[in-house]
Amino acid sequence: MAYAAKDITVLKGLEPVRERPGMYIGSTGPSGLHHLVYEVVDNAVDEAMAGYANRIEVTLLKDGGCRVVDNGRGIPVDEHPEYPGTSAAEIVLTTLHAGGKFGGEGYKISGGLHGVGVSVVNALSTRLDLEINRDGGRFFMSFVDGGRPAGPLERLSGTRKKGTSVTFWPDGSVFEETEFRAQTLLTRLQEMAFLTKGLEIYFRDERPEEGPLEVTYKYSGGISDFVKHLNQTKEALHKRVIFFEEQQEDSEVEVALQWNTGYNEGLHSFANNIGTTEGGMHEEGFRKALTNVVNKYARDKGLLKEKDEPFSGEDIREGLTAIISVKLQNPQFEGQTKTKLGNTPMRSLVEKATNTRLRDWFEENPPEAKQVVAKVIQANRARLAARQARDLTRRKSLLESASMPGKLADCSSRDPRQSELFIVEGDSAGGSAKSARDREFQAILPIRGKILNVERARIDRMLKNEEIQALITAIGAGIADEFNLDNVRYHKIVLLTDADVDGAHIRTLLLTFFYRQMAELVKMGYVYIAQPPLYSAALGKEKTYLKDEHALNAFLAQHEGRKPEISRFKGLGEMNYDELWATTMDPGNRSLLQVSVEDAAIADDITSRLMGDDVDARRTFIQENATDVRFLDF
Ligand code: 0RA
Repeated sequence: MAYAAKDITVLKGLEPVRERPGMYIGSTGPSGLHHLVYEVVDNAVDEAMAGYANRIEVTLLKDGGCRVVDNGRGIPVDEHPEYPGTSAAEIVLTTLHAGGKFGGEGYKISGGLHGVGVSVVNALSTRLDLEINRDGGRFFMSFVDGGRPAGPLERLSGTRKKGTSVTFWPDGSVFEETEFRAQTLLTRLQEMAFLTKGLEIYFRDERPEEGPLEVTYKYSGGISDFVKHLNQTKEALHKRVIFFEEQQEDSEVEVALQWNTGYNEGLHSFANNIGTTEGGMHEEGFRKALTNVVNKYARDKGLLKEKDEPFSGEDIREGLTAIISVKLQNPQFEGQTKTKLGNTPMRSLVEKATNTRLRDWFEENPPEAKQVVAKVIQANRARLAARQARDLTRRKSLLESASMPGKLADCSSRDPRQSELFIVEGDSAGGSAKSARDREFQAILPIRGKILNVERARIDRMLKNEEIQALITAIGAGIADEFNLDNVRYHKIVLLTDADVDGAHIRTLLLTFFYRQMAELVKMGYVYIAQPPLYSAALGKEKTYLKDEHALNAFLAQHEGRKPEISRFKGLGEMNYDELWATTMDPGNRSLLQVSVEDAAIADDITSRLMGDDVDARRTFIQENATDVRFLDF
């Protein structure tokens, strides 16, 4: 029992993590659960960025565990100088903040969402197995119950291999659920592979009954391949992706961009491989230089006359897909969701690089440059037309005095913080929702049929759509560059659609509209998806509502031997208003899915796939994913 005495200190060291998991991994919901994987993968990616590893394997085991293997140097196994009798590996796994930063000169640049290290994963797991190949040996150590060593690090055999393998089983008493979602992991792993040129990431899901799912990501083109991937469903305006990089002391920037013939801006930035959804200094520098370069070029070539106003940044970024990736020593993450880069030197670094390198591209590629400018001119004209259309609707609403749309059943409260807007599919369901609601704080807006396909429509056309107008007026905060968060009339905007293909389609269209035209609304977490039950099960007088197949099966298993009467709701219209209230609208009982911008880059891609010009691809995608509402949880 040589380990008994030390157990106490180890558990004390990791105690804060178990007391406040949210502080270390953000939450104990699905996002926190997946962060465990990213934390281990980030360490492996650090090894790759430092030039010691080129392959990472992530495996989801049948028993609920997750294994991450890399071919890096391996966590050091020798005795730690400050803790006699304890291996360095044990310290790394049981001490906070001792991850990559530990040992010698450490790493030049470290990723890691919170940079907290593998010890946090250990603290939040019922078991963690560590295998290290290093110094000619294969070493093994196991931890249980949130980080307690089950025994010392042991040398099992000799080997010439190198690398680290971490297998962990998340603690069900910490997390709301412990089942990993392959798609969530794949999205992030692919992003990591794009951001780390040449790194091979192999994913394997061993859970499916029908056999394992395997995916390999490896991009020799790095973020240029990322841009190509994002533009895959679109028509590129010029053939080759523009790429440049620049270094300065301890920092570096990489930029890849390509215009397409579409109308949406797809600018995605990263700092140390972490998505900076709220932007920051690097994005500012890029936007400023981009606007500058295009305007200068257009003036020089006489494409923009002296008397003409300069193009706006928005005109220039229409149809632009761009990735900006910076690596720096001490990233400062600011903003509401800590995804805004605050380091000021990054602004001038990116601005300078973009100014010179993009100017060179324009000078060296005249035909392509002309096409880009022609596209910008078009965007500029459309925007002027849209402004006129907007002024028109504004004047109209002034004349109509009671400016809220007729279909809206508004709530009495005027406090946005407690007001909720339910956007309900179909008039009949809208009627039920109106009867069901608490009119004090719940407003209902019925939406009929399929609203306009936002991705393919131009702003000016979109604004003429009645459903869209009602939506904009009800929310009250304008759209696009004129959107003002302060004027939003409801802090919960809840999409309530049928659980079928059409419902999924309408939900997607609405989410796309919000994502494109009221991005801040999504960023702030104001947009939700309601979860009406799919089944009801009656046992005598007692009725239970079940949200999906999974819940139904659990219920049936629980009441084995009895014969409940099961009915399936085909649509919201089939539900009584009191059922709708009790299961879906009552804040005390309902469960809402908050829509997050967890990964704007990939969400953008999904949207394009759904909305792009390829009708067949769109139909298949919707059909395949209709039953899984979560495929839309960006
Ligand atoms: C501490 C020091 C060194 C490497 C690592 C930790 C390390 C950690 C992880 C986690 C997953 N894979 C990893 N690979 C390495 C530096 C070792 C040296 O200087 O040789």
